[in-house]
Amino acid sequence: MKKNTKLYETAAALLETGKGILAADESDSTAGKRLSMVHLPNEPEHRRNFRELLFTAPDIEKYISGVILYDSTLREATKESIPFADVLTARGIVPGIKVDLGTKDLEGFKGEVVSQGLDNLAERFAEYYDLGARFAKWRAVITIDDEETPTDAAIKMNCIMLARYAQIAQASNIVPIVEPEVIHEGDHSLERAEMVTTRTLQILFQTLIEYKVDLAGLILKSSMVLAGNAHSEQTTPEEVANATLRTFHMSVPHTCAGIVFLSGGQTPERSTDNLNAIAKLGEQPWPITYSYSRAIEEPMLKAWGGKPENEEAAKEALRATCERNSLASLGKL
Ligand code: 5MM
Repeated sequence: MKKNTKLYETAAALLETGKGILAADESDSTAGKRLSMVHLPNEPEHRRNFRELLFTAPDIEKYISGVILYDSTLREATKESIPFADVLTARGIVPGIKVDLGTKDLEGFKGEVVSQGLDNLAERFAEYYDLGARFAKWRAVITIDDEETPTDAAIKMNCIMLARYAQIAQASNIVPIVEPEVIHEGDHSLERAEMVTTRTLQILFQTLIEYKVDLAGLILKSSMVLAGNAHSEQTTPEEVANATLRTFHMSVPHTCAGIVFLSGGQTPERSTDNLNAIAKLGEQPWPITYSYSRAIEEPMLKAWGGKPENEEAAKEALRATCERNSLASLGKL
């Protein structure tokens, strides 16, 4: 396999010790859910203003290595007309782009879905590269329901899509983040979550290797392993840490550039505490850090409340959340 040092440099920048990735890649409709938390209508100017607050908060470059953007956000700019990608790049933060186009039902597989977005992907990457993106993300959704769900067939279909996306990204000099999100909603046990996550990651890496994706130029974005949010016994940070690392050691090759976590609807506090417990277990074969969306944005949204007079407080809340997650990634909380 031909080595692409550009990819390794980008991956190393994204995985710098003590930093993590902000996932600000909400589609326009999901961005509307964030805005509804602060009683603002889902209009382009409010979405733009929300992102400007995120990307101009002081000192976040100390804790954030990259930001995942959505197509429309990558094309937007500050009030002074500076493109968001340029704002981030000037701060030493790598701009990234979410490229999956959401999920569709997988016919014949009740409740299971497959992510879309491979059409014209090489052309899209060429444009995104010109707009400043140097990494990308594709999310697959794996839901735990009964003993039958998820099926291997659905996992395999999603992993083939992830592998094809990763191939095209690497050929475009863009580092792929592969995100098979094992959904936290449900009443499944910790043991079941561990089994499903291990199986999913084993199939994923087998498929990536089969399709000759360069794992040294790829980042895994994973769920933490924990019981479903409706399960009677909730998982302690120590249990999450042990189960999650057991899962990774059973499934993630050591050549993978690194692993970042999604927050998956956990509270900001819980996401941070769990990350801290994982980091406390010591050095692992891969750099491990955070790539949260909701868990980073929620405290900022609460401080903002959609009011211009709270904008500085909102930026400070964001900075403080990023600092706490940075400390957690080092096991220092
Ligand atoms: C922001 O959520 C992203 C998906 O948005 P759409 O559903 O609108 O496309 C999602 O990809 C997100 O980046 C990751 O799942 C991590 O987010 P959380 O909130 O789980 O940390």
